[in-house]
Amino acid sequence: MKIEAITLREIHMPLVHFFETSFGRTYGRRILLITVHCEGVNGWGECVAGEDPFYSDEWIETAWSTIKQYLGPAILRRNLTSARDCMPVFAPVRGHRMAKAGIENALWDAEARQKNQPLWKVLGGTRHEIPCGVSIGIQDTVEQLLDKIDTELAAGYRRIKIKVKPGWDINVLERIRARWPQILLSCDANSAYTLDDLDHLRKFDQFNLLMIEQPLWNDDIYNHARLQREIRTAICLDESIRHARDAAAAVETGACRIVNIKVGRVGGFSEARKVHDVCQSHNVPVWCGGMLESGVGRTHNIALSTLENFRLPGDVSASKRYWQEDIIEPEVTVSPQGFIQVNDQPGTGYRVREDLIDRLTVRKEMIRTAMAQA
Ligand code: OSB
Ligand code: MG
Repeated sequence: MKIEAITLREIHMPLVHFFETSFGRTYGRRILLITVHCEGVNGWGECVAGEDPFYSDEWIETAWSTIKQYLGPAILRRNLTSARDCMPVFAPVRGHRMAKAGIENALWDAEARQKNQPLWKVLGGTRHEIPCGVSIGIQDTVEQLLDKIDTELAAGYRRIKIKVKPGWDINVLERIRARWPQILLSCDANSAYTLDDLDHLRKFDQFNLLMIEQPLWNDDIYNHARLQREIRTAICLDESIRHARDAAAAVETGACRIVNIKVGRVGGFSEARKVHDVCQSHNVPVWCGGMLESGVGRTHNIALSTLENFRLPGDVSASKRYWQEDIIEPEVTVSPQGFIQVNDQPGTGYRVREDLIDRLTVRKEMIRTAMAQA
């Protein structure tokens, strides 16, 4: 796989509805798209770093400059045989996993297209349909949240996850359970609590939740293990799991019983597969998290979700929940039963709409080898 050049683009996409977590509200996304140009084939990747360093320490500006100054030049100097060879090339750069994943995933995309095989098969997936859940942000009122849940259940989604924080948790869960005693329900705190809140966190046990996601510090495993011993509700870790070693530490210490895998958070498909395998070997189910992705990242999440141990509905849902118009064709759709059908076409099975991307682009830069420029 000779990589001749890499194109970076920043596109702006307003969200159909704002998305609020315990760390803030987002009205629109600044998305970094990466195109790798390999011997006549283009591979696309999406860097899921946010507009701000709030979910993680990475954000779009660190990702852009890390790719431009370090990761891009490092990969352009090599002739890789496979996207799998990316990780060792990137290893001298510490952290910056979302930036790394943006390139690595673009290379997997290119590799699948070169081989004329579906990306999901190249990754080792086995599932032909993906069970879908939704992540619903904090709303202005509980009534608005109940309306949204009503809409998503009617659309067929198989699991509802709500965002919680102090002041928007027990009171809200009570209202949801009063109306829907049986639905598969979970919540995500994005680190809104500490161990001082133990008595409060015990109250979550009454709601028969599938899980509580990332209740404590974003970089913590040890205190989650202490908390898991005190509550019945299964803890799921998101932010704390940066790689397969974290996953092993978390499941072996009992810090969680479920793991959320985000391919960007762990640094790309190679590491995501390792996290998957570690969890599978400990009989810990995983599901695919979301980062308000455009179609490019969304279709990569679909491919990843076909791996065997993705046993729970993920946060991968229909394009129209986020975007007036998505940058892929067709858009991602979800069946009335709450599944995404996986297709057998080469690559992601979706076409990237370059014309629309051009219109949404606010910044564009091409990186080539130093030799080619000389
Ligand atoms: O914690 O899962 C999270 C979005 C941005 C940052 C963090 C998270 C989320 C979501 C959204 O929950 C999931 C989605 O893409 O719908
Ligand atoms: Mg989360």
